[in-house]
Amino acid sequence: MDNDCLFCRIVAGEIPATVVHETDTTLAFRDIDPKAPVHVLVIPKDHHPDVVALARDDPAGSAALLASAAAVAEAEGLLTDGFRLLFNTGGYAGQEVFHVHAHVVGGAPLGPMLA
Ligand code: D5M
Repeated sequence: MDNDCLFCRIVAGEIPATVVHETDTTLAFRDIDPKAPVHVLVIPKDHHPDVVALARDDPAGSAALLASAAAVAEAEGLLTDGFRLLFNTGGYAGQEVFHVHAHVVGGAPLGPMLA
């Protein structure tokens, strides 16, 4: 755990979140500033700064994160019409929280990705 990391503190229960899914290694909770009717963040409980570090350092954790994202999408009813799964990575992408998180976004037409 990184005591300076917001999402590590959510995992530790020090900061509240609306949790929608949890496994031994992952946690999913609603984004505090949703950009669509469904906007859930899925994170590994262990701290990795971004998806590149996660993929490099913990392949099993990467697979677990994708499985949890898929489970969230199904539970939120997103499989019929589709959804967006994205990892902002680094400054140019606007990553604000440097604990890897998958955004699961859907529930309405989202338009072109870069609009
Ligand atoms: O996205 C970081 C995301 O994290 C952004 O969509 C807001 C969200 N956020 C920030 N603080 C919280 C808390 N406390 N609960 C839930 N969601 C939160 P990024 O990809 O880094 O730009």
